[in-house]
Amino acid sequence: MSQGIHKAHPRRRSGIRSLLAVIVAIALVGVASPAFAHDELVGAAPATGAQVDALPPEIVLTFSGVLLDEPAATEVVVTDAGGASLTGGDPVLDGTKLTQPLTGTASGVVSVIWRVVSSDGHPVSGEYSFTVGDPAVAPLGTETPLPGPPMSDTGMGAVWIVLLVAAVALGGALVAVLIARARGRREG
Ligand SMILES: [Cu+2]
Repeated sequence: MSQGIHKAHPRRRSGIRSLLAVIVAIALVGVASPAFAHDELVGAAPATGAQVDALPPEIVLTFSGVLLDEPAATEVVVTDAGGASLTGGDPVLDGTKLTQPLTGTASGVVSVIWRVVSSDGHPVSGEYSFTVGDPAVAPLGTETPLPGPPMSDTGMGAVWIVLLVAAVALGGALVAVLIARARGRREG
């Protein structure tokens, strides 16, 4: 097959083609990099493990990327120490910020479980807690990153790695063919 291409096109055109292949490979690397990381929770108010005097009227979660507005897939569950819900309506998404209105009062550990759609289309979830009132109640604040399923980074990463390897291999092969060809011409 490469013989056919060799005969059909002069060397200069093949050179341009391999240059294009290398550019495509570089472009793929650039596109792939951000896809390796899902958007993550970078801030919360009240913050993880915070101690507040009273239940605030809302919780604001800030993420590392602009979330996709998928009302059915965006959810914030806020419960008091007894498991009673403290949410007062649907969460409101604004770019990287997700605001969850609260209602009622609470004392003790308040748990926040969030689930959003990352800018790459994948669901991301996590949880944290803060404490209302009594300083004697120790907050259980631990920020869990992303529980494996339903979509893990591994699946996404593997696809990109395969694409990258293929692109780089293709570019490398073209360059190798060109060099071999140029050498052959010089010697012949
Ligand atoms: Cu993803």
